[in-house]
Amino acid sequence: MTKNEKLNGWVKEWAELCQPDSIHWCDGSEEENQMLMDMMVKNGNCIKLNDDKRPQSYYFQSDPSDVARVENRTFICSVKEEDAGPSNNWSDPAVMKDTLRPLYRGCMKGRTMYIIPFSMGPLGSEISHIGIEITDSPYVVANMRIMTRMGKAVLDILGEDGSFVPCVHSVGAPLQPGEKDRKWPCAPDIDNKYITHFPETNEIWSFGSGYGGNALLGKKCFALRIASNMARREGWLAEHMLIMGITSPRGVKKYFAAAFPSACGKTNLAMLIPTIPGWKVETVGDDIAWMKFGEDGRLYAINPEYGFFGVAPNTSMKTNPNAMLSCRANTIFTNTALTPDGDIWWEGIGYDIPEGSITWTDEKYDPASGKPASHPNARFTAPAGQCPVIDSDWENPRGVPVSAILFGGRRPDTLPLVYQSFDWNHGVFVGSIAGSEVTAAAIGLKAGVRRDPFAMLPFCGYHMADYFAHWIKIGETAPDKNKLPRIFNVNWFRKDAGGNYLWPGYGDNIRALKWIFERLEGADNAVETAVGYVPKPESIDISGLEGIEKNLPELLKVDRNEWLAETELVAGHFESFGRKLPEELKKQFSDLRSRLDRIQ
Ligand code: TSX
Ligand code: MN
Repeated sequence: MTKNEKLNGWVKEWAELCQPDSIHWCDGSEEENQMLMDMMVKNGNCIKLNDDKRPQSYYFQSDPSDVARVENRTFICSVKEEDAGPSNNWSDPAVMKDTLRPLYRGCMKGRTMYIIPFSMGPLGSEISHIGIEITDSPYVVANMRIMTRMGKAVLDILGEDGSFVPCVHSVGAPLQPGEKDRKWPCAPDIDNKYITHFPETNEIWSFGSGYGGNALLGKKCFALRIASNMARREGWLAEHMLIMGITSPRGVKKYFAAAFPSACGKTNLAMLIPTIPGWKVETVGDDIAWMKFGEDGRLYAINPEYGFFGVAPNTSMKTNPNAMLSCRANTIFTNTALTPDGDIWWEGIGYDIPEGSITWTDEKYDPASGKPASHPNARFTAPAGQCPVIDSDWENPRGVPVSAILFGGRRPDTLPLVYQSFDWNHGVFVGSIAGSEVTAAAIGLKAGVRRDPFAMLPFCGYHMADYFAHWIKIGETAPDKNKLPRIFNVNWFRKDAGGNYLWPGYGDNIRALKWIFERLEGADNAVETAVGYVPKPESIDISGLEGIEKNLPELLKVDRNEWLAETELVAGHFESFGRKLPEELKKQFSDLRSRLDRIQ
């Protein structure tokens, strides 16, 4: 209980509806966490891993029907449909609440209702916001304790009349008296899962799923979908971006924020180990950035999260040693494989699966089955403070000053390794046309580009075209336009005609980041092209790299025909936003067309 009357009233109202057997206010303590973990081990919800291999870590297997975010069951319930826009499922808020209330009625019978006070962002930061999640899942409590600052300290900050974002979650699986719980309770039917957001009242109601972003409501639901609405109203930015610090051999440090669609290696970039001597990368966050102008007129970013909810498969000591070390202890693993000696394993971990391992579906692993041992969306939930290269300012309540914003995606052609936009508005255009290659299987006949503007398509809580307008307005109303971050696009995935990657990627990406860094310092290292400023080939540091020099012309090429084809695709993309598409972006589009027309 608290002295916050609004909070007490809200909890009472939901307890009456959900009818839990008991209510537990989470204090975030070590003892509370141990009590919950012991209870889940005892009830068969999870296994404690071998303390000699993976200290204080736990292994969960989800229900096979509940393995990822469910975008087709995710709704933005604004009063007006056109405020949700074409990229979101919409429902009238009153209608949605009338649909959900009967589902919540009695949904926590036989369970405990947990009240989780959490802060997105450092406790007490001007940029941070408080949420309270009601949930009937102890798994959610344990994950929220890693992913957010959670517990009593948050209630203390909230005080008697502080405001919070109310988040309601139920797995939607009440227990009859005497009924034994399942290993991973959730609503049996996909049509009974709802991830709903009420942007005008800052509410989140989630029902039926226990997995990831469907259930850990601080992350995608609050820090992106609801926060993007708050940010638009209040003049700041809530973005799907990593934040990294880069220090040059001369000891100069700059921060970059970067947005990439899924499967582009965002976490790998956030924790990159540079291959050129003297350069250092440090991690502030790997997924979300909240950014506000500071008193000095610069844009400052915080990571609202406290942990990493990382995709496990293909994370290895080779691809991302810092992520591997981040989950060496005090970590929750979900849907990986389990080894006979009580450790975890996944595809691409860098060594063979131990004999006698168990798959995420709890079967003995059989290589002949052709089925992977871990689910492709298997996750580790690890404290960010355990990252060996966590930035010293990652909990600075003022945030870190952002010098560059990067967009990127997987593009086998057309987009150069790196280029800089001409100015802020052109940078907004670059972000608005971002996208990633998807394989033929994902979209039908032939492989193509899936547009994912600002990597925000699944996470923008309002009309995407209004979101573009907000970005343009941020540029217009900036306290000092000269201090705005410069905007770049990167592409680690360009291929030659034979389908081979032209760029080594991973730690060698520092070479593109170094070019950006030097550009910010005013180096004369670029040529102006129709699409933006592209590196002079000799300005990319390829020292110590064998055989890349010959790839540089192709990596940096801006090909008129490829870009004309690109503008055709962009035209269709822009049409999908209808009449709300800002005039400024139409102008940027036609300016690009005329610049392309002027080259032969
Ligand atoms: O994460 C990646 N990054 C960013 C790293 C900081 N991946 C993994 C795919 C996404 C999950 C990459 N894959 C990157 C990359 O920069 N580049 C590539 C493509 C690539 C793959 C293998 C090689 C080279 C490039 N192998 C060799 O050159 C031997
Ligand atoms: Mn993400």
